[in-house]
Amino acid sequence: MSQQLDRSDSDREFGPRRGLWQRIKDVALMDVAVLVKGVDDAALEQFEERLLGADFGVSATLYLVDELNTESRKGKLRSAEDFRAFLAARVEQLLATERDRHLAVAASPPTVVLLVGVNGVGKTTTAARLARRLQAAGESVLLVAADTFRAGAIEQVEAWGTKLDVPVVSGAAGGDPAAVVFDAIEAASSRKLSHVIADTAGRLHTQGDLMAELEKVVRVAASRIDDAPHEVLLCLDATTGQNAVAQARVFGSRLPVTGLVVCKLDGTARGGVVVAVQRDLGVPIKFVGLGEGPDDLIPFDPHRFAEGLIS
Ligand SMILES: Nc1nc2c(ncn2[C@@H]2O[C@H](COP(=O)(O)OP(=O)(O)O)[C@@H](O)[C@H]2O)c(=O)[nH]1
Ligand SMILES: [Mg+2]
Repeated sequence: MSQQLDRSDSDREFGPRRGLWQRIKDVALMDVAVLVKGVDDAALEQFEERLLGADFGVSATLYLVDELNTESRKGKLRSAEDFRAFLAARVEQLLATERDRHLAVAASPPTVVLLVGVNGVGKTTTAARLARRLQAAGESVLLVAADTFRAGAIEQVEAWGTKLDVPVVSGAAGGDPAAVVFDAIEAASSRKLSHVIADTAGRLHTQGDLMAELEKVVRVAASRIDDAPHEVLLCLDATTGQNAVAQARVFGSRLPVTGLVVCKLDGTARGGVVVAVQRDLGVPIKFVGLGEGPDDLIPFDPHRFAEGLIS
């Protein structure tokens, strides 16, 4: 299944669409004449500033600056080509993970996937786009409108269901989202569907009571199927930069987050946030959003991402 999906995605480019990687490209286009002479403090500082400006975050930036210093002292960076190859390799290495980037599959169906995150990051759109991907791969999907909090959220999921021809389970506005998810798992089990994709209400990571509500959704799913939810996907908005890292920390401390979805990468020239957030949370990026359309969610490929920096 995933191979089939990956093949259809191979035409999608990470960059340079609408200036996608401009800030990172600034990093890759540094004045290498300075570097090859032997890196001096000014060059290291410039490299550091550009990495921070592209949202790589402090930790990854310090690592890359240190590596640049070491490699250059060893005389390994003799040309612009050397420098770009160094950068791509190190960025790919920063994104390496032991964990599987594919969507988890339940030992016995249905596979239960929860989308969580703050308001407006792209949860509902991602739920719909995941449903579409799975459907295209021959899976049978049930969408769940478990955002009972925001006016219009249920209708938004139902509209996607109609558009994609995917069944939707929704609760009453203001109802308990855990009950809606429980009912959806029941329905999917009895209808022998393969996937339950649940959209949840956006919440600020500072809203403790709403975080507790999500913890309950997780507990209730586990009470119905031992290893559910099989995925808790945290959606982040790439345009919010280091704020996304802060959100990831709090959600990660309250919920068993299994994967990250970084949406709106098409809307920022500072894609380094992808590196910052995965490094900080230690949870793999599974998908990235590159537009608002139903097909604009693609599996994250670190190699293509790193190559996109220097192409
Ligand atoms: N450009 C762009 N827009 C996106 C992407 N993902 C979501 N959006 C838009 O962001 C807005 C909020 O998305 P929504 O799914 O409703 O966010 P939610 O509040 O987290 O459920 C909508 O206008 C989406 O079309 C993306 O990858 N790129
Ligand atoms: Mg929503």
